[in-house]
Amino acid sequence: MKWAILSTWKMSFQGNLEAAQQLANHASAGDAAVHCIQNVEDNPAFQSVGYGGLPDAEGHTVLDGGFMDGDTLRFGAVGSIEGFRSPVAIARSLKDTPFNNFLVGPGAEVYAREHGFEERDNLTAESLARYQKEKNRNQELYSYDGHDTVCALALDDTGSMCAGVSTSGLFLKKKGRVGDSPVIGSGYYADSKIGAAAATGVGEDIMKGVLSFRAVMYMRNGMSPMEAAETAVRELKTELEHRLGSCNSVSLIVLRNDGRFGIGTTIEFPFVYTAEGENPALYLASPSGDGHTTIRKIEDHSAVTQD
Ligand code: SD4
Repeated sequence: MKWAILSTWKMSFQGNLEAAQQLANHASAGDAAVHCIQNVEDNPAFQSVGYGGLPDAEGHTVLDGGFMDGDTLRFGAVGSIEGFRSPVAIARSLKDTPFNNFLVGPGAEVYAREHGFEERDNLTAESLARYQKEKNRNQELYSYDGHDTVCALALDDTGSMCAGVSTSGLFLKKKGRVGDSPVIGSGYYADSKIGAAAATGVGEDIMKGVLSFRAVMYMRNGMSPMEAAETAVRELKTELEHRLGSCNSVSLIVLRNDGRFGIGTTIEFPFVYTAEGENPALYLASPSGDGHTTIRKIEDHSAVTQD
């Protein structure tokens, strides 16, 4: 079976590369996806995930994460969790019980502490300085460049698939606000019999379209990964423009269970893809205007300004 790993944003390049080496050495899809995501969670240079993530309106760095196992359809998720290193690892462990799979706030923190997950204050001097500079601006949610979720979809050489996500959500979000990322079906979905999908962008709009589940179902019904990703995003954009006048930034990654990928996006969107027999590569996806996506490989990474 051919293995593959697909992840969001340029910031996932190093994690994707390392996860691909693991997959080449027969790691499981779950271990590889979590490794890819943790590389981003641990890097304070990326202000949208984990350590160094931008705070909420009250100055707290509060994180969301989700994980789904495509073999069993088991999932786990945490929302509004503060003080831990890796929301995706906590989410992954929550999938293993029949109930209580999605925990939020203090309940998620108690679970993580009791299960020995590493604690960490994720507010850095840089993220605090940015908060203090911008905290009094209009806090209406808005489409915000550079504040993004790391999502990883992995297929291992046994044919198992998974989806994992981690984010600090929107900068200056209200206390208790949870976006699409930990919400199964919206932020992520995986079914090893079909494929997997995950989203980044403004969660309030992603949830209106239940985008990840929608794309996986489109593949089940025969669409290619590219058609599924493009159609899911195009339909959401068209509906929201029609009903509400606009659609915020939304990007969707899709990986089929044969390792082929697809992208749907309303904005320029960098992503990373590696598959057996191919080198890790950074790509830039752009909406072509007719509801399709144009994809080009980026050799010179400094040419992509978004993280
Ligand atoms: C959220 N979808 O919390 C996340 C944030 C994100 O690009 O991905 N922004 O709504």
